[in-house]
Amino acid sequence: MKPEHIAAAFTIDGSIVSVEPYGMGHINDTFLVTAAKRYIMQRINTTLFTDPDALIDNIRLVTEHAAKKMPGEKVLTLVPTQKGSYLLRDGEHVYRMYDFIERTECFQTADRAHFARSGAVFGRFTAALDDFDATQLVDILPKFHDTRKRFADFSAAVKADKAGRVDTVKQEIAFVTSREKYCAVFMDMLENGEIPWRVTHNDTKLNNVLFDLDSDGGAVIDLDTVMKGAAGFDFGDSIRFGASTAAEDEPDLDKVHFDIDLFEAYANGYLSHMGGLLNDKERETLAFSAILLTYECGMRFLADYIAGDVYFKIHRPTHNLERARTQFKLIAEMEAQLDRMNAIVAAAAGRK
Ligand code: ADP
Ligand code: GN1
Ligand code: MG
Repeated sequence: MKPEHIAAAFTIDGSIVSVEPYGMGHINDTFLVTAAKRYIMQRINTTLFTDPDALIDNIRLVTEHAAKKMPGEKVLTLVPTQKGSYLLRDGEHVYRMYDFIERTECFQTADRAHFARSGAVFGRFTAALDDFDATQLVDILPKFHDTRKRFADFSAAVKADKAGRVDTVKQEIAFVTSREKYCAVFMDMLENGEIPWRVTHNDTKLNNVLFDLDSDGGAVIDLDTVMKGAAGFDFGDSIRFGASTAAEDEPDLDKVHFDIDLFEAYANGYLSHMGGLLNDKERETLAFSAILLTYECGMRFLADYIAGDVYFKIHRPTHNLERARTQFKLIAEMEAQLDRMNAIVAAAAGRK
């Protein structure tokens, strides 16, 4: 079926004027549907998300809880089909729809003020879900932020050398393998109960927040990976993407730096909501989470480059390698400033 016909199967207000590709995500195919109101329709990437029913149940549970806890704020809202389901199947394709969250803006890079706001939006979201039992959620992508598993996958990709690229990225591979000790830090703390399993978004890129034009708030979107996890997964991934002076795929590494002022801005926003909820261990390892999540993502980009670009959408042949290199540059700069980062978190948490 054509996207227009798919869209018409949902409970749309008025008749459809247009259906157009939309956004800059790496995973799903997103369409803007315009009728009397606007909607976001997405073809779910079922190669990755093999259980769309469980995926949509996770999203429904979390958005309903968040909407109840955050009355009057903008929260992602699913639109049912005319048959009352939240999924529409067309052959092997599966679609879902959301209300378009109007009067917001989405950024790929942020200044201090917007980054602080994104910290507050993610902190607020996590705080709203503090009383939600995270074990109700299906592990939709099991071990998504289990860096031990990511390292094993990375090592397997190097060993297989499917695209014959290993010889060209020896230095990058050495960067990853020399830091293997990072991999177990968070999983060990979760498994031995030092830190709690929380509801985590698991993909807290800046472009997964929509900033409200009419208030200081915003909406968290892209909830496909919402699962149980560690607070640091979300904090660290936000810093990875947003506390950089350049885009995630900037080819000129001279432009890529870790910006500790942006780190501080995010930490202040996040901890204004979460400072009183985190336990000591979560707080003490929050700054390190930025290194860990950047490391994990860098090794994923590099593994995908080595495997022949099978996971992340690419727009040029060395795209994944360029993405990996920005991550490694950021890690080196964060490692040099970890003491200051820890002091910033301690100060921000102390104010709560
Ligand atoms: P992906 O998983 O591919 O990143 P997203 O769910 O993040 O897909 O959506 C891609 C883009 O579409 C977002 O960055 C945002 O700009 C836009 N978008 C997604 N959902 C909404 C929504 N409910 N309202 C407005 N814009 C949205
Ligand atoms: C993917 O879907 P998107 O573009 O927000 C990926 C994240 C990576 C990110 C890197 C499900 O996020 O884990 O951190 O790209 N999402 C999935 O840009 O793998
Ligand atoms: Mg996204």
